[in-house]
Amino acid sequence: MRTHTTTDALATVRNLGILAHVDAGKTTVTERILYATGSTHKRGEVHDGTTVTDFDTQERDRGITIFAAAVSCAWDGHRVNLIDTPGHVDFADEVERSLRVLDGAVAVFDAVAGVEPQSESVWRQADRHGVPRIAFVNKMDRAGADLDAAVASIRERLHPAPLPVQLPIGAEDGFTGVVDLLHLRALTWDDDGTAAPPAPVPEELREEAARRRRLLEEAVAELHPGALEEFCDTGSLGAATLVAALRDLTRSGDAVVVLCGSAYRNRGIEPLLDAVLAYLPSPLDVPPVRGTDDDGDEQARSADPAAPLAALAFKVNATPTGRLTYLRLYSGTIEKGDTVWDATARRTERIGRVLRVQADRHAQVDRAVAGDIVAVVGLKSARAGSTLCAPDAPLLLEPPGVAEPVVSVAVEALRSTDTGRLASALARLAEEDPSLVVRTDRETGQTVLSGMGELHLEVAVEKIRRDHGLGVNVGRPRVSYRETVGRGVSGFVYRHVKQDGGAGQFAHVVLDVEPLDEPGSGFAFGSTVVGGRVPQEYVRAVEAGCRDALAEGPLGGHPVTGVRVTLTDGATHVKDSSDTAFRTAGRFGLREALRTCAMVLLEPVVEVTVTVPEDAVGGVLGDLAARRGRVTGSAARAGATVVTATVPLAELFGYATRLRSRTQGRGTFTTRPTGYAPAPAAAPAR
Ligand SMILES: Nc1nc2c(ncn2[C@@H]2O[C@H](COP(=O)(O)OP(=O)(O)OP(=O)(O)O)[C@@H](O)[C@H]2O)c(=O)[nH]1
Ligand SMILES: [Mg+2]
Repeated sequence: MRTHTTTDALATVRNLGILAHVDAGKTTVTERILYATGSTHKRGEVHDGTTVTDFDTQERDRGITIFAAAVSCAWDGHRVNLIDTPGHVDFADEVERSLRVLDGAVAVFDAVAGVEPQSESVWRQADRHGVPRIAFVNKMDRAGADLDAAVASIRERLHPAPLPVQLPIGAEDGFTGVVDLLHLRALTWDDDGTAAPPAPVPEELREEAARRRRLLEEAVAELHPGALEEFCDTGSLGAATLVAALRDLTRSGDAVVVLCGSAYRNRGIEPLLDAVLAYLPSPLDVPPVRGTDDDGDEQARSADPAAPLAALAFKVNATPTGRLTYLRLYSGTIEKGDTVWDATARRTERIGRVLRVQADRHAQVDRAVAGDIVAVVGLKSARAGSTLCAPDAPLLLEPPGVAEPVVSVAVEALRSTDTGRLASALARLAEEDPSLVVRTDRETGQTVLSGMGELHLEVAVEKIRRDHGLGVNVGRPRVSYRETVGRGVSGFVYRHVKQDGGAGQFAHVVLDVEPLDEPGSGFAFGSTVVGGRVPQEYVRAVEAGCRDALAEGPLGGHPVTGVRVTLTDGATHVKDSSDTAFRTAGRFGLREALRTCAMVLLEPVVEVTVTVPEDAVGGVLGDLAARRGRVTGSAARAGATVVTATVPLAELFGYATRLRSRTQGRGTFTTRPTGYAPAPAAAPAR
């Protein structure tokens, strides 16, 4: 007989992500959390390559996070499952998959830079997933650190109601701790980062602390009806009311609690953990997950260990101990040896071992329950995005979205005898990272690897070289073009008729094709057929056929996007019409129709933010112009100039090296994809 954990236990679980711009300090924050919770006894450093979560050799060599890492730790009677995510934009898909399984997040900001472009992208990503957040303004020890300025930039660019609950004690190098505005006490850390016992607020900060506490009370009263009542009755708000109201406001997304500290100096981590427990939701506090059963009906499953199993695989990792599949359990329980149904691959799987991934070791556990994040050994078919469920209660959860790759390189084995090994290494890589796509170019026969950016592909190829000891030749990176409709066509008639004895095929469609407002904004399909001249099931088949046709446009075989197709009329034949006939008519009909449209070639465009010392701005602007860049803004910030520009991605290859040499290594830049724009006529067709 199976014992089930009570749901009370779930209230003490937090599934937490650490999100931010590249280099804000996510991995260092994670490292200090593991240290503060006693999960590790040494404090690893990113620059020494000794952190727990940046364990991949390339992460250690490059000093950046590439793969999201999940670790568990315990704090104040709670279990915190923590996912450290990469900040570099090329790995945004890794963040997307993590967000899908998180209940809450800590957004980390650099106290000098405030909100940076990539912080904005991940913030919007988290908005889309409805993940409640608290903010941690890190690097308070740096010269130029300014909590108020960081809060102002959050207000300006991310959220109208950031609510600081701390006041820093000391500044920059002299930052020693914070005043906790809720309990009006001083929390300080000594030079090696050990917490001193809470103490009264230092005399010189009392007035400022009281003023800020008042501001916090007023802001909370304004946003929270329950708090407002108490505020009106008593003229103030007590700590307990503030905590409860801030919890509500965090979960509803109406406010963002802001804390600060210095992860590097190990200051401010314990209050951050307390805030995670106090404000961010447990698996019981988030809405039930939704999926579709075998009949296509929608079903909701709540975080109940006794309900049938529903779990999402969000990460697959080949390790020396075997293939680890990371699962988020939404409902039900898994135990070692269980048989489960992979609703995505449609086959049964057996759960080998169930592991809780801790800092430097994997602890085997007997079972995992709804709300938990664990790794499982023994699954063969599951990929990132697969649903695992109870065999007698099938349910398919919506997989995380996968972004379309924008950059490709041709790869070949140095020795032709290694071609087979390279193919299987590439296949394994694509299995672990769904945003990598491997295909064979039809014209050249080359193996082409596509991904999210130059760095993404560079890391992938390097992984093959290192993990498989393979010599690999890599071609020049190329961007992925798209095609869109410049001028549409209406009333395009296509007849698909085959009636030469035997089973015939008959489908007759009339299509209107027009551009969607936004280039690169996908595909819309509609039908205005009246009087049942084309039955509904055939309309769906036409739509499917149109989608087939969009895979290759008439200009250069690039995917077609930004198009609306309307089926306006058609005809059927009593005997010879079928789904297949209409799908074929949709496919060939749209293909022919597109040939008569004025098609436009599109190229991926990114927003580049370059930070350079003032004396190098001229050279940087000239260089951006030569790269077909359009400068959209420029601002002075902390002794440097920040230039933003939109630049075609194709022009940015090698930019990192160029910028470094132009600015003697003092310039940095980040990019953010902004979609597609028409390419100049001279752009290569493929
Ligand atoms: N001065 C100072 N430096 C810090 C602090 N926290 C992190 N750093 C440094 O900032 C750099 C980046 O830190 P990481 O923890 O790797 O940042 P990250 O956000 O994980 O970076 P990616 O994963 O590459 O996006 C490292 O050199 C850290 O040592 C801090 O509180 N103060
Ligand atoms: Mg990191």
